Amino acid sequence: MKSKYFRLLRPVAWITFLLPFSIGFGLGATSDIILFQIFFSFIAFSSWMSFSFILNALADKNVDKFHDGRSKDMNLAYQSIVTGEISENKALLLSFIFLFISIFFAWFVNTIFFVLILIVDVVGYIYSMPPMRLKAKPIGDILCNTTAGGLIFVAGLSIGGENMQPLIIFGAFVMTSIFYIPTIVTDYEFDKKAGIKTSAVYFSPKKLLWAMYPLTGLLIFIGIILLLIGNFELKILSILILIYTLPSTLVANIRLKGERLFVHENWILVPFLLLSFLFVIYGFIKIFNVI
Ligand code: GPP
Ligand code: MG
Repeated sequence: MKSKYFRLLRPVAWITFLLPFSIGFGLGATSDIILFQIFFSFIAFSSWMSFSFILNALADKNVDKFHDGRSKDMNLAYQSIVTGEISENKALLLSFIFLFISIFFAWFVNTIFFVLILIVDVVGYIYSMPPMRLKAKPIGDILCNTTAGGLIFVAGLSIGGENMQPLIIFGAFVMTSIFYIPTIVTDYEFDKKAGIKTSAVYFSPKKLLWAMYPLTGLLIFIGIILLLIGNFELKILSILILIYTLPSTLVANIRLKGERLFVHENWILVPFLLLSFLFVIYGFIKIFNVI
């Protein structure tokens, strides 16, 4: 079994936010970036994720113990607070250390990055922790994840500062909301049993998955505008995103059988990880003027 800290921090699950961050980094990169800014930004990102996931493990301990291992990065019944390997006090202390590290390192990247990390830290807190605990409120769950995914994309962009355009940022928010929907639907049975009113429980899996269509329509519209008015880089990016998002929306809707969505987590995690690597490499190519 993985170490107790690995099961507390859940780095594999960070991949869902690593992708918008890396796309932002790649798209925003310029040869003016100082390398320590990149290094510090990734420390801030990882610490934000650690902070958010520890709070989530704390707040979900009575729910996670019923998890059957399906459709997630790990069987949550083995997360370290449920198993008692890490005490709640120690977890709380760790989460505040990570909060501090995220804010500290963000300060050295740039002001926009710093403000955005502060905001996503707050979002990570109100998503899981009472009294707000927005993850258990219909729409609240989608809003938090869309905000966190969209803002971490902008934080990534801000490292180099190129392509900070409203339409691109709006597209990133729409895309995050599209890809977040299937992840709430795969949690449907587990959340319903635990009595958590997520958007999937409130609206039904079918209706929620259906909402991916108008959102994908909107993304296609944004993609076409970028294709028409954007530079070469944006044109390629819009084509890639459209090629990836449209089939994903169709597959997610087709794979719903009854109330269960048959999508293995690796269908999200593996392409997200590969794409993240590609965008980080792309960022470095731009930084070092390789082509
Ligand atoms: C886990 O949520 C997800 C996070 C803690 C990510 C942080 C969220 C932000 C909005 C910053 P979950 O409890 O819904 O999923 P799981 O059942 O996988 O723990
Ligand atoms: Mg949880």
